[in-house]
Amino acid sequence: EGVKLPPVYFVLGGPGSGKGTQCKRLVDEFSFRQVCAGDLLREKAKDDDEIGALVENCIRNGKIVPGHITMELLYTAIERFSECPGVLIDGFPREIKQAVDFETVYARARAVLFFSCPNEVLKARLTNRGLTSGRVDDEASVIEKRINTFHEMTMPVVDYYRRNERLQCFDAEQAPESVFDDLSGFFKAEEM
Ligand code: UP5
Repeated sequence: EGVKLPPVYFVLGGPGSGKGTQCKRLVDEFSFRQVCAGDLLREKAKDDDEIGALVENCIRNGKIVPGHITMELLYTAIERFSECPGVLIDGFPREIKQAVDFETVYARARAVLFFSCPNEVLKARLTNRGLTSGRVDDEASVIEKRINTFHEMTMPVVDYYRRNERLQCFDAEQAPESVFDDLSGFFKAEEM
């Protein structure tokens, strides 16, 4: 008999919609585990080899890193936590193929949490964060590219799960507290 996998939740939303902020709180208050695809990739980008350079180049240009690279990093991270009420996958899948591949290889996502937020708000938050974050992609021209990539490549994933009836929409334009209240409401209804 195989190990029982904890339920997986994908967390999606435009760049700066608050995925990282909210996942952190969910981890603190619901004992979830979180894995941030972007963090794993930023770490990978430091490798002094071909893959490291490729990842670095994608991030710097607001493009999606080839899915097999991200997925290998995610699987390694997820395998480490078996005993938990749920795993939040922050910022993945970025495109339809990644969603299909992950669910084929690993597990069907229980639900997809989508943080909806207008472009101008995303831009303002990231520009502000860019003053101190040191992230190479928090710079005006790259912010623009990330937002475009999100609409072109990742919104189809959101629409796919909407049709699939596994999408949970959250108004991410609200203050962090209010977004968290809505998320708590959802997970309490899931009896977590
Ligand atoms: N903030 C947060 N919530 C707020 C609120 N409700 N009201 C006001 N301000 C709020 O928040 C961003 C900023 O906004 C912060 O200053 C915060 O205080 C404030 P954060 O929680 O960090 O938002 P988040 O959605 O997590 O933003 P992030 O920049 O991390 O999102 P991205 O999706 O751009 O970044 P990620 O790290 O996922 O990806 C980076 C790059 O990696 C991608 O562009 C891509 O090149 C690559 N990537 C892949 O190729 N594949 C993947 O699967 C994942 C990443």
